[in-house]
Amino acid sequence: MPQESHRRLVEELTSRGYNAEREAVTLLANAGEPELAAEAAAEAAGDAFVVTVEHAREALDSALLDPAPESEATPDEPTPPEASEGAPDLAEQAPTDMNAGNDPTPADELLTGEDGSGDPDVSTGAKNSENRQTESVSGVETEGSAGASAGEGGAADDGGTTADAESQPPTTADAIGDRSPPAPDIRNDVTGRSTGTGEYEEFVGTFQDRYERLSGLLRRRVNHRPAEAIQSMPGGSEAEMIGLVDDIRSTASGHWIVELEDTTGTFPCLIMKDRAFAPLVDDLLLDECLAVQGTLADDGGILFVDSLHFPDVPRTHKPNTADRHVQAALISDVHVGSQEFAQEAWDRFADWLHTPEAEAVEYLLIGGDMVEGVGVYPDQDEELDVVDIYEQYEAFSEQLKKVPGDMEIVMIPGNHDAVRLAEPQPAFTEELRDIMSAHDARFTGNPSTVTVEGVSVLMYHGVSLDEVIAELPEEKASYDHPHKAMYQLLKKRHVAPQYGGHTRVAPEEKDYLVIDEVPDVFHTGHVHKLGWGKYHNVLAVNSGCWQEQTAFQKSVNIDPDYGHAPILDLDTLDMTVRKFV
Ligand code: D5M
Ligand code: FE
Ligand code: ZN
Repeated sequence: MPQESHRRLVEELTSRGYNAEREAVTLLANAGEPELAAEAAAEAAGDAFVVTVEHAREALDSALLDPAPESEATPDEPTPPEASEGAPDLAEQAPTDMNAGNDPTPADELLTGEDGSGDPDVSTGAKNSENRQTESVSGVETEGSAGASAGEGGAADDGGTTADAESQPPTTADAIGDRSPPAPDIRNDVTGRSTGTGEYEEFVGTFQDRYERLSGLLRRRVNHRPAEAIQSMPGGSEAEMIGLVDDIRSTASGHWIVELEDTTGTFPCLIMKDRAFAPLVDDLLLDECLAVQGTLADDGGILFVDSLHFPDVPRTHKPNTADRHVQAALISDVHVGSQEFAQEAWDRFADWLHTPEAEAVEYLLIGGDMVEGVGVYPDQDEELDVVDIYEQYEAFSEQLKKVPGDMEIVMIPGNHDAVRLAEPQPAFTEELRDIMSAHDARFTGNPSTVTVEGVSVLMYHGVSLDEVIAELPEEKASYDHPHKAMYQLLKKRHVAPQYGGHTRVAPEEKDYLVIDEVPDVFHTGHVHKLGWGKYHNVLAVNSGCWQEQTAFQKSVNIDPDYGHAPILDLDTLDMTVRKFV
């Protein structure tokens, strides 16, 4: 079977330490015995890490190989993908943008997709046929249960039509591809620019920068006065202020006092419990930036709030799209080195990337936690498969080699990786990069803005999501709907607003955690749950993991979504989730 020959060939190459361009695999897989083909290719490739098409041709010309007989099924031939071993048989597609334009739906209702996770038996999703250009439908597809569930305001499931299981397989021309993606552009990367020495006083600078930049986003909406000026205004005056939330407390009668701080001082703001916006107090996190408008009390000592504003993403945000059909796989939390690393699912994913169906997948963005790490959590060592951190990266590198060599890979670190834990985290050190050098991957800090084919992707590992989920009401943020927690970060225009909690923050002159530019896509991981949806036209994707349930997760009832790969169409920003379990 063609896919089988592909898979075996990749295995043979990997075991010899080689990665290969997709077209090279196709050529070699057609050349007969995988072991011989790999041997010949290895000989041709020599010291190179990646077997190129030229190497493959050279190998084909060598005495070791006979060309494949004409009659043999090859991956170039139209073969129904469901017949192929190792190929995923399920695919889900997110309902796509239901809220384009200036939809007045409240922010938190702008849910466009649920993951459909937690039930691997269910489903496969729907294809949005009108948006997909080079569709090579795999497997059996049914209307997804993954769609926005009923009752999730305004988010009608227009996820598209049910794809026909008998759809046309790819043509020969489609089957051979040569990925040559342009290099991504990377911004807001702390790597090599860290100014902090860890002194507490340095946080003053970080918070000043946060205030400057976030208040800049709010200044157009309010005519604010410094706290110091408001303190000396006469009672009854109208006043507007922008500040970071310093304290939130309730009064004896159930109203709220939100203390705001700017560079000149603090001022208490009263939010009456019967105001329409009072429920927003539940969404507030300490240290986030807000603007308020209101009237000073008669004695001038407190501001009665009439309106509250978040820096937020403008509803008019028009995301950029690629001008050709090209896709990116968004994954995270591989956790190699853990006994629970989902090896089989990973192998199926890597194999699939070599198939014609994955031809357009030119980018692989990995959102942190490449390895399980050592000593990250108590008792973690009992579940380690590889106990040495460097060996874990070597093992990860072996997994990465299975990914086509002509894909562009970008990686940020996570809390399990061997870089400083405090955010912003710099990219992997030279030593670790060397270990992972088989693929010419790009390494950048956590967070970073990575622009691929014109589409900006804010990559952030996601440690603050735990906090957002813990602090906010269930309907605003939960492990089952991690993308909703991401919406909150977009609204606050900061990836980790709350200082002093679970998320460690490093003092830097610049607050790298501010979301300065509105991204087109926001990609996180960490919570090991799959979820995606659009918030003011920004696609938020939390990408699940490649680690099965750990003992800790079992003890707290976390059911991870492992072995799924969200595949993003960069030309339409539609998503398809492929399952490899
Ligand atoms: O964490 C994956 C998810 O599980 C994330 O939501 C934190 C949570 N987690 C996992 N292990 C622990 C322990 N031991 N204590 C507290 N929270 C935990 P990740 O760090 O990506 O593995
Ligand atoms: Fe993780
Ligand atoms: Zn993590």
